Amino acid sequence: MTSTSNAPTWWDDAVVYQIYPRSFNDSTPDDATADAIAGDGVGDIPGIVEKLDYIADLGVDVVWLTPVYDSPLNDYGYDVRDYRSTLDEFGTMRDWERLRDGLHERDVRLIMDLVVNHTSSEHEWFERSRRKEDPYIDYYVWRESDDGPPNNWDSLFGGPAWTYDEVRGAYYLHLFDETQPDLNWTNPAVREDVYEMMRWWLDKDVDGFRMDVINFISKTDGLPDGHPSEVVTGSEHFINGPHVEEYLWEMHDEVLADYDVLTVGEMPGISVEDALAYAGTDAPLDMVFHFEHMRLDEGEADPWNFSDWKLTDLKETFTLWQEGLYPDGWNALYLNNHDQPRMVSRFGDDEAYRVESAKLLGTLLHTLRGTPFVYQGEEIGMTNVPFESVDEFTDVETIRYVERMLERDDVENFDDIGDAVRYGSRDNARTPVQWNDSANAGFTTGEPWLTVNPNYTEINVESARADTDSVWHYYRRLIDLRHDHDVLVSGRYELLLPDHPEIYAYLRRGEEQRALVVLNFSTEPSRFELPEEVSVDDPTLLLANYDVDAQDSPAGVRLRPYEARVYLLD
Ligand code: TEU
Repeated sequence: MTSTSNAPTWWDDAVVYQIYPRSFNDSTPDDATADAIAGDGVGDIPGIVEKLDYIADLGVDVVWLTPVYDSPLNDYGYDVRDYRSTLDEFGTMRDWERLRDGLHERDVRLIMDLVVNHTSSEHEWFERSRRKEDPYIDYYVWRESDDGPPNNWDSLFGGPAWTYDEVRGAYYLHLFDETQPDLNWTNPAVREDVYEMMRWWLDKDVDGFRMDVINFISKTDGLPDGHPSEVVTGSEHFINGPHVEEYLWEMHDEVLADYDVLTVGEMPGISVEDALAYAGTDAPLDMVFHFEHMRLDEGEADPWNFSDWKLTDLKETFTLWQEGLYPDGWNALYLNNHDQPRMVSRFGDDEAYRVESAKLLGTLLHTLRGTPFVYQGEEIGMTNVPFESVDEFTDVETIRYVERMLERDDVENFDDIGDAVRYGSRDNARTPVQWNDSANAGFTTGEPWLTVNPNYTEINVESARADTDSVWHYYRRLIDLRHDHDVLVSGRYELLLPDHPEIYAYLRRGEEQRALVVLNFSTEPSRFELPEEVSVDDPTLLLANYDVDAQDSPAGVRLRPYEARVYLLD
């Protein structure tokens, strides 16, 4: 049964590893079961099966697989054409079963992506809805209008959230791309179909779901105009809408309550209070992804107008969530995913201190209270990509942004926005995983669907595994640390030195033990002084990303650039 209480669960000390199959590993052509798709330049499910031991060796407990369903790929799988079959170029359902079994044999659970705010416009429901066929007439949000879109809402990918459909002679709502029409959750038949599909997957022994933009499923009744906004007009009417909680409770009662599964809601635009309602003690889901730390370097009016972020703001944000969800909630912790730039390029230093800063960020991720989500390639410190031309980008969000900007008078050509696009594009996260230093980083024997980061000759799994000082080995130790020390799982977070501009330090207070985490977020050395009121009885160094003198007391330390240390204090 999914948890509606604080009772212990199987995922309390778990670490989740996120796989974006398109970019993970293309199966090799000599794999007899995967001939048609092997070596085609696109990662696939048999390619993941080839790496099962790799995943198990890393020590993670759960894999979250981003969508592998049949899809026309306008948003690379977040536009689902058929929820119950796999995309041909990813493999067959039989391949998926091999993956599930291979993970389960290695004691790794599998959670799937649930994308039910919208479908693809090629989904049979939409095809039939636009032709007004029963029972699908009201499966989507249709409005007739003679004078343009029915309201002023924007799509999150830019432009109006409405598109006119010639077949039906009406507008349909799409909060994302026009090929991603929103489902009409006010229709009980839609909800029942979604629940039935969820049960179908759960009966195939899936261990849970990551739920895509699940707090967007309910829209304000009457779909009124939004306050004109420079960012996304209308969002106050479709983010955390009036019935989200009710629908999630219904989903819980009708589906989730019957299975011992992990649910994590992806929820842009939520507050701590919202999170407690959706995933607190008495709540339908187990945890949520919020976006507040992802906004620290984004512009208010234009998210792509990036600026430097401040460590004090990062601390404030994490502290708000760490304190706010204690003890009744639980954080889903992440620093990057398939929608975000690489964490080491954004929050660390991807040049001189790439290894040190990747380890420091990993230390943060694994020592906060919550469940760490590691995104493929993070464990070897993969970086953003030096994309050279606009033609190299493939992501719909990036392409739409570039198109919009090029229409403006103050933007002459791509170079005017190139730096922002290179920094912020989702394609940074989606280049192939770098397995070794052979052609195409060992990802494919064919032509990769997206640029391989040229730094693969230096940054790759094979060299990271051969080097015991690598980010990879450090991640293994971090994962073990959570398994071995309950204080890092359940201890209460307490921020130290809130105003320090370079050092992020905090305690985790458990029932019997305390842990101290000290992180120098700087390319310069910095002195750390433990506040006097914090006692140190018999400190033990649990982990550090530099060699540390065993005699060093954590009470006063000169930290080197991007140095990270974790101590037990008692
Ligand atoms: O992302 C939701 C979301 O809010 C994104 O628009 C995100 O803020 C943005 O990409 C950051 O650059 C989810 C999926 O994770 C994403 O891949 C999909 O494109 C989107 O939903 C639509 O399904």
